[in-house]
Amino acid sequence: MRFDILTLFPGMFAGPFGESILKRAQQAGLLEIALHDIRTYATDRHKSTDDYPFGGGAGMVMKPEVLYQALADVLGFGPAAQASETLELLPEERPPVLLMSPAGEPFTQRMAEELAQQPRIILICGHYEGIDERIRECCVDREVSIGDYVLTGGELAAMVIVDAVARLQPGVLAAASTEEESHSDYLLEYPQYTRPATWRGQPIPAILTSGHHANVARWRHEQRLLRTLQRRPDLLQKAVLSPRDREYLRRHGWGTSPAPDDSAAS
Ligand code: 6GU
Repeated sequence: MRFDILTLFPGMFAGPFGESILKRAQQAGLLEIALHDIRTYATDRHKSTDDYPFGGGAGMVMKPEVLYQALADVLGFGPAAQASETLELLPEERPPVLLMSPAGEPFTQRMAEELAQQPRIILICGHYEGIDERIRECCVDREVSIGDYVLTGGELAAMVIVDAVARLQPGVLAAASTEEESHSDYLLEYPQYTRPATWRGQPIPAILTSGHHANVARWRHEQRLLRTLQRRPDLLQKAVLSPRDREYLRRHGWGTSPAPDDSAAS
C-alpha cells in the first residue's frame, strides 16, 4: 500500500516512520510512504503557503493554489492541466484524498479497516487556521479527526492514521495478532501475563497454568467483557454478545448505573 502525505513539515515524520514495524514494512516493500513538501509548490519569491483570511479574524489560511498544485503533481496531472487557469477537477478514478482536521469525522478502527482495502491514499496535513474552503470542495473526499482535542497541525494525525492502516496490511504484523485485539470486535483486550509466574509476591491467575484450554478461553473472554463494561460500556452496544455474555454482564452490573468500578472485578 502507498501513502502520499502532503505536509509543510516532512521532517516530523522521520521518527515514527523510521523505526520498528513501519520501518521494516517499508524495507520489505509492503508499504511505501511518500512525503511531499507543500512549500515546494509555492510560487511567490517568499515561498508563502498561507495568507490572511478574507473577512478578517485571527490566524492564517492555507492558500488554495499551492495545495492544488501539490495535489495535481502527486496525482500526476499533465502540465497542461496544471498550467490551466480553470479548475481541472481531479479524475474520478483516483485514490481517496483525506484532509486531517479537528472538524472531521472521528477516525475509528472501522475506518482504518476500510482504508486498508485501498492500494493508495493521499493525506493532506492542514495547518494554521485551516485551508481555503474551495480546496475542500474540489479535492477532498473525507475530512478526518483523530479525537476531540486540538493539535497544532495535521501531521500527528496523519502519522496515527498511517500507523493504524499500515499494520492491517497483510504481512506487516504476525498473522493472528490483529484478530483478537481491542476494537476489532468492540471488546477490549484481556489481561496478559508472562514469566515469572510470581513477581514481587504477585501471582498470575491460576487458571492460566491449569492447562485447560477451554477454561482459559472462557476466562479470557469474560475478562474482555468485564473490562469493556468497566472502561467502555458504550462499546457493548455495538459488540455481538451471546445470551451467556449478556447474563455474565448483567451479573456484573450491566444495565445498572453508575457503572461498577474495577474492585468489583472477579
Ligand atoms: Cl486531524 N488536526 C488537528 N489540527 N487537530 C486535531 C486533529 C487533526 N484531530 C484531532 N485534533
